[in-house]
Amino acid sequence: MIKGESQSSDRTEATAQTTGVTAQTTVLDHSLAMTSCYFTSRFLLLACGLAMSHLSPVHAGLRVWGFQASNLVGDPTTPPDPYVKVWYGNTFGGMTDFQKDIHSPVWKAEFNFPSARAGSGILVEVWDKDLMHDDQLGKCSNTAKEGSYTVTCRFSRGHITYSYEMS
Ligand SMILES: [Ca+2]
Repeated sequence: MIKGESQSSDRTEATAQTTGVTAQTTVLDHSLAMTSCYFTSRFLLLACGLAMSHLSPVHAGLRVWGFQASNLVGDPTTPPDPYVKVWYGNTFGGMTDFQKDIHSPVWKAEFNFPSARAGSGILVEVWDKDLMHDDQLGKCSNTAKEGSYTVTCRFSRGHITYSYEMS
């Protein structure tokens, strides 16, 4: 299976080179490549499409992990039972489990947004789980850039730190 895919990929590349779409073509040249592909036969159009998808930069989206909070305060009498909700732009990534009676929790959860592109906000909300209505302990939004970063959000009481990687 893997061998077959590899051979197919090699053939595609060879075909693409004969039609002038070389491996050096960059993202900026895609419109040019597309124009030349447009005038080729159906088979070559397919080959051009495959070649261009191979030429696109490797994109793995957004990964958010490493949540740890300190000095969170919820109800006045007991420590909070904190959990985290995560969004990227309008996409809800999910939430962590909640941890009982703790001011400074650490969560092992990881959130992935495979199709995410840089430039939207990573929204993190910290909540205190209660029997009736959960209370929000803090929230913050940071615009995601390409690369790996560790972010600290300071709330009115306490703060949270997390890491993200955007590629
Ligand atoms: Ca609680």
